[in-house]
Amino acid sequence: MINTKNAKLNAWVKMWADIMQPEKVVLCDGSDAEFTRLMDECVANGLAKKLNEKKRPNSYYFQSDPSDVARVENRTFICSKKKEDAGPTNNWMDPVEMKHIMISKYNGCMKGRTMYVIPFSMGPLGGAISQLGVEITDSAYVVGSMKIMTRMGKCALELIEKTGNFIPCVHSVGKPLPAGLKDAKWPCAPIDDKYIVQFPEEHEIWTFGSGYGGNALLGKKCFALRIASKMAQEEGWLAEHMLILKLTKTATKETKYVCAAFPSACGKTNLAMLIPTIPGWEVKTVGDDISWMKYDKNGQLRAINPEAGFFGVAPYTSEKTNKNALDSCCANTIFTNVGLTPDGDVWWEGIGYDCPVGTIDWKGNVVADPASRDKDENPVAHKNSRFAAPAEQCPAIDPEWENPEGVPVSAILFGGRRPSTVPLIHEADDWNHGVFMGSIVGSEVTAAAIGLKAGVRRDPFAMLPFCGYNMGDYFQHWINVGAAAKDKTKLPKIFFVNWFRKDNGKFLWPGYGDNSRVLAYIFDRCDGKGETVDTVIGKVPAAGQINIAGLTDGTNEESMEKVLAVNPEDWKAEVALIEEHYAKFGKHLPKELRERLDSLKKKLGM
Ligand code: OXD
Ligand code: MN
Repeated sequence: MINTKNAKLNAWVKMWADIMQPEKVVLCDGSDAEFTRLMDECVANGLAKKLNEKKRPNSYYFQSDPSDVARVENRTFICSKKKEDAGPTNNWMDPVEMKHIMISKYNGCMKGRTMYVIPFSMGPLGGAISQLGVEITDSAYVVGSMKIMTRMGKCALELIEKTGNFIPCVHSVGKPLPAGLKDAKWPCAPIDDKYIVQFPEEHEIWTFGSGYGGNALLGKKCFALRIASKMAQEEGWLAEHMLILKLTKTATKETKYVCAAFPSACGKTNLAMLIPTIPGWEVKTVGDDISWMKYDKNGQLRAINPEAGFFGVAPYTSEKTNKNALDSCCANTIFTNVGLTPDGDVWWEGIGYDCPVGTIDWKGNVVADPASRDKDENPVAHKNSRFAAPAEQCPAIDPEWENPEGVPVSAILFGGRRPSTVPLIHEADDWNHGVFMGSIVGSEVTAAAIGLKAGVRRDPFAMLPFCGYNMGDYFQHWINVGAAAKDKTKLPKIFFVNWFRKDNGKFLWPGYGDNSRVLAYIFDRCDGKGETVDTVIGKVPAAGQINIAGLTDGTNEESMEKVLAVNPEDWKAEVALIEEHYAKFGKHLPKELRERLDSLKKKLGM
């Protein structure tokens, strides 16, 4: 057992060890030596490969079980006492019933395995906005990944011993290892036996059966979003699925911090690490996935990135699309489900050069003829293959990224993939209008992609899979946070962006580094500068306000007019979809949002 100075922690670990019956219990110290030792053990046991030390020092390669490649939304549960408190967008089960099921799963689930105890901090150690947790797990892959993604080990334990506080996070891959048997390459439970369970009222997380990052690195989606969103509701702060970046006007050295929420796989990591294409601007990264925001004593909303690493999608990360992400993975990185080249390095579709002959694909097959591979049907790297890389290795990391007080937020952006209707950028009139914008975020899905109905999948605030309570109450919380501002002039300005608008099937905006042109406009708007035009949905930039000088992809005044257009007929159709979306929330829909929708309808003559 473990013997820390915190009796509650010792007793909690003992209770779980008695249920799970591991061969031994190890308290993780979070050292570099521990990381390398555990990863090398994975290599020795056939669970991982060490990458070429000269090309990618101290980095490791894992292939998951084909059933365990992504988050499992249909196996994710919010177990509040009342179903209504989980709301219409979450799977719910009664907490007592769920605990009953899970205890029977957990019974003896770590036989033949080691139970690792991982004390961790989400956010800078001891920071004003940070929180502490302890994860128990039987996966060395999880320990290694938590070392990259959080501040973990001794440093966090000392704080837990001092404060006595931690969020309990329970994980098992759900596959005991019988004596004398060789371990599976990626132990996990079958798909219907995976459980990702949050108890929001108890601030507890229990998961079983999956080793995949979003399901097993419990500091990330389970704690920093689902549980933290509930804590934030109780305590008056915000836990959001947002990147954080710093924008600097180099001539004057003025800076502004921007948070941005986009649904998964809409380019958050790329925007967070963007290299501007217009002179005079610099972007630095604070975080690429999660932002926790609280008012400071002067009424300024400040944000931290609770994570310490990037758990990024590998495919289509290249020198061209995101050099900073690629450079972040230069060493000390764990790769999962990418290709493994014959010289012991990694490869994925869209990395920017051809796949070497003899590369091993994510399923373990040798790629004898790379040219014959269909990159969509049979990719070498799984489409959700990942890198877990330390944030401090990012060349664009902001020196303030570990400021324990957080960074002051000037603007909040919402966005999604919308081939039609939504302009490149529009600006909210005030905070509640911004909340309305967040509440209607959505992305286009194609029917084939994920087995959903084609059309717009609403993903309010990009929090659909991550809100730990009733989404209608979450909208109300956002309204309340705005109302609680001591000084409304200090509230961040809110914008809606859409990099993905198309005309005749062709993107109207180049995206990537050229998004700096839109960020420059946002920067000026935060200072009350720049000319705007009022439309039914908010303010759009007047002609010529977005700098398109030097663009050679066909962007011109005419295409800018198209990408910024607000077409009333499109918005009448959109309103019908918003009505459908809002209907789900019943009496939990805040009246302020209903009024916004009614006012939009009136402006459209509906
Ligand atoms: C992620 C996600 O992995 O949003 O960040 O799915
Ligand atoms: Mn995410």
